[in-house]
Amino acid sequence: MECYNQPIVLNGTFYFASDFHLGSPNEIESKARELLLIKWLDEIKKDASYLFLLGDIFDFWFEYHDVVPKGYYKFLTKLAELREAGIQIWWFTGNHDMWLKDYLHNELNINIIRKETFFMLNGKHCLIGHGDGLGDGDFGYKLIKAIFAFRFNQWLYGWFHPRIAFAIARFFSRKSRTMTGAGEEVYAGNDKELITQHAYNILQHNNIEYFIYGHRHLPLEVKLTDKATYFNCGDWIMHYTYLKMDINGNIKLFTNPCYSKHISQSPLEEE
Ligand SMILES: [Mn+2]
Repeated sequence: MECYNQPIVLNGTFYFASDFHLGSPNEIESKARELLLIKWLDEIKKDASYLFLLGDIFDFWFEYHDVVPKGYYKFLTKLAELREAGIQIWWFTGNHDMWLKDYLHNELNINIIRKETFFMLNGKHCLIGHGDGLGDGDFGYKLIKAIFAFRFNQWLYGWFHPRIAFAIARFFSRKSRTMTGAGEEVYAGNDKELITQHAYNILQHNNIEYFIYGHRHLPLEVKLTDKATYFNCGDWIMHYTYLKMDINGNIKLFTNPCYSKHISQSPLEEE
């Protein structure tokens, strides 16, 4: 069991969100989601000190030596605006955007984090990550993740023509969606949820107050013990949720107010 004894210490107002899956399932729906995100980023810009993006921000991303994917221009320029306003951005790679390399770090000075990490936020012990491949079991998934994370394989993939590379990625993305289903996710119970299990394992040897993840596409606030809580950001496909931690270290789950508008009317039509 790993020991988490050297936290990254940060203080201020924190926002956490994950699983935007920009690019999915098609350009029209993704663009509508992107506009909602931009409105939300404008809102949080007023008081955020830190924005934590907990993975699967892009449905697929691949950086070539000299070229990056088309799209997401408005989203990325909004992130640039937040950076210029002095807001720090920490981006945890998810299983869909694990091939993010140094582009966003070089362009926008965004911190790219590839594994769950121990933080002290406003005096609270927090373990933060995307949340994929945690807990016992799920060996098939862990094997695929290991293959994709292997640098040589990334290098090989980079030699495919982008039309082929992105077609393969879209194929697998669709497959993973039909496997997980496009319907509402349901919490399977403390004994079955991999992240919850993982959190309980960590708690045996470590004092963590907040476990903060994405990946599950289900907004959650699960009380683990008297002192420890597991929060999940949810997603921006079904739930449009995010977490906010105030300067006293209190975390709350919010639903974006655009949500109800979004389901009755596409923001694209509104423009
Ligand atoms: Mn996801």
